[in-house]
Amino acid sequence: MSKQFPKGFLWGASTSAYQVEGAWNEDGKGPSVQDMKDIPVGTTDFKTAVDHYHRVEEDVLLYKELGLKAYRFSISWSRVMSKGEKNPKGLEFYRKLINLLKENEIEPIVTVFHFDLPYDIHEKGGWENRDTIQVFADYCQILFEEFGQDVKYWQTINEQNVMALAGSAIGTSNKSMKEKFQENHHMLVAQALVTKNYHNGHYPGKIGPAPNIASVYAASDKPEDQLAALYMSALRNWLFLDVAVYGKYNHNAWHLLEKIGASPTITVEDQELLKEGTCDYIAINYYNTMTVSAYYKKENKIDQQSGFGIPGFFQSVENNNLLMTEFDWPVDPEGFRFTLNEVYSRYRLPILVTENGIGAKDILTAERSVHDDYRIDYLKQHIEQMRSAIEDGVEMIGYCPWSAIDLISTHEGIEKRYGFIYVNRSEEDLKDLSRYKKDSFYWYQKVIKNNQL
Ligand code: BGP
Repeated sequence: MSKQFPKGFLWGASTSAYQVEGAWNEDGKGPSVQDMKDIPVGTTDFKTAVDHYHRVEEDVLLYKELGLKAYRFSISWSRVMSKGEKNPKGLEFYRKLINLLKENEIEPIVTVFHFDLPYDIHEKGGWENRDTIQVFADYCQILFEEFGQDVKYWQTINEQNVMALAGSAIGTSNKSMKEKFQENHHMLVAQALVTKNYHNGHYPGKIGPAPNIASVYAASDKPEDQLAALYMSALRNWLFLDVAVYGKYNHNAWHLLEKIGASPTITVEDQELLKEGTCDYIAINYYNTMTVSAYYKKENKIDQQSGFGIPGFFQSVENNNLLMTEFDWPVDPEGFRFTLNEVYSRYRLPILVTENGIGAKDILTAERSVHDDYRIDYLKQHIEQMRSAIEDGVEMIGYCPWSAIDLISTHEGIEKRYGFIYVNRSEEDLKDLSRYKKDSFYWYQKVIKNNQL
C-alpha cells in the first residue's frame, strides 16, 4: 500500500488570534479576557505576541514557501465587534488575511472563537449569561456575511471541553463544576444556533466543532479501571461530540453530571435547537491520550492535557509506557491512531485535525538555524499513525499541526515554542521579532510536496 495521502489532503498549520496577532488594542480592537487575565509569573503577556497583525504579508509568504494547502486561524471576536458594534478596521484585517491566503492558494480555515471572549461580554456574565448565545450568533452572522463565500471550513468553538474542564489553566473560567457546565450548556446551544444559521444561509462550506479529543485508557485490566475510562471519556470527549453531531447529551456524561450536582438547566427550546444545529464534519485537536484508574484521592495538575479525579468515577494517573515532553505532556503517536478511529467509529463524519504538535524550548543558533529534530520526530510519528488510521478506514480532510509560527502558549509563554517558523523574541525582550525557518520547516515542506512522509 503506497504511503501516499489521499489526493487533495489538506496539509495545513494552525494558530489562534490572541496567541499570534498582538495589536491588542489597535484599530478599534477591544480587550478580551486574555488581555485582562493575570499572566503567569515569568511568562509574557499577549499585547505584542509575535506581531502577526503588522507582519501578515510576510507571514503568509512564508506559509506559501512552506507549501501549505490550508491555514487554520481564529478571528478575534473583540477585534471584529466592539461594544456590540461592527469594527470595520477589524473586519478589514481579516479580509486582507483571507485575500492573501487565497491569492497564495492556501485554503483559509476559520475558528470563530478561540479562548478570547470579549471582556465587555465577560463583564456581563459571559457564557453564564444566556444573552451571550444571541450575541455570539450576531457576531458569527457578520462573519458569514463578510467571508461566507471565501471560507469553506468553519469551526465554532475551539476546545470548549478544555474551557469547561481546565478553564483555570487557560484563563477562561474559574468556577464550580455546576457553574461551568451551565455556561458550557449555553455554549453548546450557541454552537447549535450558529450552525443552524450557517446552514440556513446556504453558504458553500462546512461547519463543525473543534474540541481537544484524547482517547482514555484504563490504567489496568481491572474492570473498575475500564469503567473509569468509560466515564472520563464520556465527560471529556463524548459530551461535546454527541451534542455537536447528534444534538443530545451523552447518557454517561449526563449521569456523571447529575451525580456530582452539575447537570445544567435545559429548556425545551434548547433541546430543539441542539437537534437542528448539528455539524458537517469534526475538527479535533490531539496532543495525547489520557489514562485513568478508579477514583482515589490524588493531587491534580490541571491543564488541557493532564487530568483530574472525580470521586466515584475516575482518577487520572501517569502512563509509564509513554515518554513525556519537557513540559510534562505525554507523547502517544499510536494513541493518535486510536483516537482517530474512536471518533470516526462513533460519528462517521470526516475528520480535520486542527492541532497536534510539541512545545519545546527551541534554540536559535548563531547561524540563525533551529535544529528541532525532536519536532520532526514527533510530527513524523504522528503522521505515520494518521496514515495508518486512513488505512484503517478513517475518512480524513487534513492535518494542521500546532503551530504554523511560534506564538504565545496559553499559560507557558513564548519559550514553549511550537512553530515551523522561529520568532526572535524572549519572554521579556521583544528583540526584532524576525522570522527564521526551523529544520522542521524544510522537512514539512517536503512532506507536503510529496504528499507523504
Ligand atoms: C490547545 C489550544 C491552543 C494551544 C495548544 C498548546 O489547548 O487550543 O490554543 O495553546 O493547546 O497548548 P499550550 O499553549 O498550553 O502549550
